[in-house]
Amino acid sequence: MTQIRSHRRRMTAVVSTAVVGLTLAACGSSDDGGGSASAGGEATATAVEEGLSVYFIPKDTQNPYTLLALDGGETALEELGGTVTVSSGTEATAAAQIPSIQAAIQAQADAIVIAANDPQALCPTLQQADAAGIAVLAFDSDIACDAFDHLFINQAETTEIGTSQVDLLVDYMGTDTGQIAILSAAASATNQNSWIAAMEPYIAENYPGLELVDTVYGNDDPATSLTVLQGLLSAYPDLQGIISPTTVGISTAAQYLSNNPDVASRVTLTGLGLPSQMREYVDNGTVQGFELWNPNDLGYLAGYAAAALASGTTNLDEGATFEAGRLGEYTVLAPTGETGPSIVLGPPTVFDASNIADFDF
Ligand code: RAM
Repeated sequence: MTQIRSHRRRMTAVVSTAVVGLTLAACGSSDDGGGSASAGGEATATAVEEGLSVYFIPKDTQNPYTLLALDGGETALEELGGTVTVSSGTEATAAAQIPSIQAAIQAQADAIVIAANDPQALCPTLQQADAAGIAVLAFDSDIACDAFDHLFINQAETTEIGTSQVDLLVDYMGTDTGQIAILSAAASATNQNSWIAAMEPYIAENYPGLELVDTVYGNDDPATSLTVLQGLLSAYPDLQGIISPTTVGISTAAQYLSNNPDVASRVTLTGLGLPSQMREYVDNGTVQGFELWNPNDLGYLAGYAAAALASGTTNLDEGATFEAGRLGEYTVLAPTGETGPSIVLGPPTVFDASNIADFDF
């Protein structure tokens, strides 16, 4: 099911029918500023327009990580005098995101900021949005659409996110030999797969004694994550380590290990987690550490980038810049083998017993 809601700051209630987005500050009506800037043309405007309508389409509407990112996006548009409308499915599937893109086109939104559950499945509908003059951006999980250009708001450098989790696991295991596995999110999620793709050659080259025996997919759903985790543990009784590059997967696995100390005594867990969800498992010794970026900052940065592109104050050219409020100035990076034009929030933070009390997200 696809859900659309207006999203006031700190309001998390979800309604099942379409609701007009909330204009967060008194402002004039907006011109359609989305099209030319999103295609990478000259950035000629000098000021971000007020009254912009930005659709945030996260992977799903249930994930606590998503709610933090959306809150950041809303703060950004609030500061800029614009509107955020949040729309996505209750489950993390591309099919549930397509009606949300169509709703944004119908509403003549100025920008769409999407976290893709699949790199290609959304492209035909997003192409319609691009053709309608809507600035299309991806954040958290990229799209790979040949027919039009877009900006990807990357949380951190893709390869580093993958390889650093392997280094953490080896560090926490205290050995670089043994069987390890990955507990991922959706099998088609671009971000998960790009991180895993970075881990595999890194393991082979740097830790030849590690055997990556399996990757299982919990779809960013706690119940599914628990089921595939239990299947993994029974299929591989000698498993020594698990990397879960998803906040849903790692928190589910940490809870399971915390309740099953016999398993926790032989299986080391790390990955990408929210400090707020993981603190109790660090405090009780189940997990030594893990890493993440600030999801609120990621959504905030995406909101500022969307407004700048929709207003024509920046473009997709390498070296183009824009101001992102409290985060300062950001610069558009050249396309790489992995992504088109992108900006990077910054390096991830490692959380462990020494610092986890300092973070509240
Ligand atoms: C989950 C989602 C999200 C990912 C984080 C780390 O919440 O899969 O896309 O970036 O984990």
